Amino acid sequence: MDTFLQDVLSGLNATPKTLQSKYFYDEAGDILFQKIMSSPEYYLTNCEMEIFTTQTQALAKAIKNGFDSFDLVELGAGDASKSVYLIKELSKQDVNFTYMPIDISSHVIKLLEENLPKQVQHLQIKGLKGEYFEMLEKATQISSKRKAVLFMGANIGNMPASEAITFCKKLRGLLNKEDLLLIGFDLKKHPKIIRQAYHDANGYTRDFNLNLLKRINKELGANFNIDAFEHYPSYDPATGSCKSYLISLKKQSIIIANTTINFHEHEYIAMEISQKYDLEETENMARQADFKPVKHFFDEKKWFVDSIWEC
Ligand code: AVJ
Repeated sequence: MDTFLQDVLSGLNATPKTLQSKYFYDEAGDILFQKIMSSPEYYLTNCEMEIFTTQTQALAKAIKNGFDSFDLVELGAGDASKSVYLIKELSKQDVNFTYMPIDISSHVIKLLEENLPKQVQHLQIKGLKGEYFEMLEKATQISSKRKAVLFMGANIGNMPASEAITFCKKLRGLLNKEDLLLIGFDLKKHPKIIRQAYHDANGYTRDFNLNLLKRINKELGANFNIDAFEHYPSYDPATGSCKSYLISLKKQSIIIANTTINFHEHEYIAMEISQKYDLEETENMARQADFKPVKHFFDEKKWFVDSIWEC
C-alpha cells in the first residue's frame, strides 16, 4: 500500500485523530505556504531573511569553519529564498561546494534545479526529493565530502520537543566530527504575536490546513466535505506549543479506500504542531543529541535564532 494512504488511514483511525503536516506540501500546498510566508502576520520568514541578508558573511564563515571544500545540504529547502544569500556568498568566495537541497516536494526540487543556476553562476546543485534521513544518507553516498547541513525555517518546530531530540540524535548519527548543522528555531515571544502568525487575516493558514483534506480526496479518492470542517489554531504559552486543528462541524462519515471514518460533532483532527523554544531549551537539545551549540545568529528583535551546532 502507498505510504501516504497508510499514514492517512492510521492517523484517522487513531484517537485522537491526526494527520501529518509533512503532507501539506503538494503543489497547491506549496503555493499556499508561499502566501503564508509573505503574509504580514507570519514574522518567521522575515526574521530569518533578516539574519541571512544582514549577517551573510558571518554565516558563511561559520559554515565554512576553516574548510573551503564541502557539500551544503539543506533539509526542507523549499524555495531557498533565504539560503540563496549564503549560497551566493560562498560562491563569491570561491568555496568549492555542491548545494544539495532535500525536499519532500518534487515540484520544489524541480523549481530549484531550474532557477538557482540562473541566480548563481557556476552553481553545482544536486536536488534530492524525499524524506530527510533517506536523502541525507543518499547525499553521503553520492559524495564523501564534509557536510554542512542547513535545517532552517523552524522546520524542527513541526515535531513535538521529545521527537525533536530523537530527530537530532539520529541526524548526529549520520554526521562526522568535522560536519556541522545550522538549525533555525522560532523563539518564545508574546503569545498574541505567535497566535496571529497562524491565524492570518487572509485565511491562508486555514486553507493550507484544509488543502490536506482536498489532497486526500484527490489522491486517495476520499470524500471529505471541506465545508464541514473548520480550522482552529491555538497557542499555549505554558508549553510553547502552537497547534492547528480541523474541527468536524457535524457528525459525519468519510470513506477512504473502502474504510469508513466516523466523526462526532466537534471532533478534531490534530494537523500541525509548531513548537516554540527559548534559547536555553535549544542548547539543551543540542547537548542531549551530542552536538555543541557554538554560535547564535539572531534577528534584531530576537524573535528567531539560527544556531550553529558542531559535532
Ligand atoms: C514550515 C514548519 C516552519 O510551522 O511555522 C506555517 C509551517 N504552518 N503556517 C511553521 C506553517 C502554518 C511552518 N514551518
